[in-house]
Amino acid sequence: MKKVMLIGETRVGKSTLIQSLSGEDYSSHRAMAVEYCGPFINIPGEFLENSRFYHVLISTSVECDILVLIQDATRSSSLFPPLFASMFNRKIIGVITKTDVPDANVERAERLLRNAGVKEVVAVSSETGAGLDILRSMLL
Ligand SMILES: Nc1nc2c(ncn2[C@@H]2O[C@H](COP(=O)(O)OP(=O)(O)O)[C@@H](O)[C@H]2O)c(=O)[nH]1
Ligand SMILES: [Mg+2]
Repeated sequence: MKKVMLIGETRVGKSTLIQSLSGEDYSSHRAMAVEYCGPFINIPGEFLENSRFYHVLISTSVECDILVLIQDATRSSSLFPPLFASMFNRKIIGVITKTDVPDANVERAERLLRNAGVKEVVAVSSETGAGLDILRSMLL
């Protein structure tokens, strides 16, 4: 598996997704520092929520092969600014999480990711496992 860095707001499901993909017990405590878990680099939401920390995202991204931008399907907004993806010189995949939740809106989440400049998008649920095999194959 490639080295994968995850970026998304707090509580969008980054830690849960790492756990689902790795099958390992990765405790989802609130991280306040960049965390390394096998092939995954988990970026705390705070680093996206304050553009003052963008340099950390950019410098850490050189360690990964693939950058995963995570959008929670239950949220009506996104902190990814327009063309956010173009800041990085890496393959980018957009992942929509929580597609199992009744008020999830996958089309809206996809629009928010496309607006951020993401070309490839996959919708998943860590709860039901939907979409995880497709995502796994994209990370090989
Ligand atoms: N229903 C549902 N809940 C999820 C899913 N992924 C994460 N969650 C829940 O969302 C909350 C935040 O998840 P977490 O992985 O800690 O988010 P992080 O802050 O991005 O690491 C937790 O209560 C998870 O159980 C999902 O696919 N479906
Ligand atoms: Mg987390």
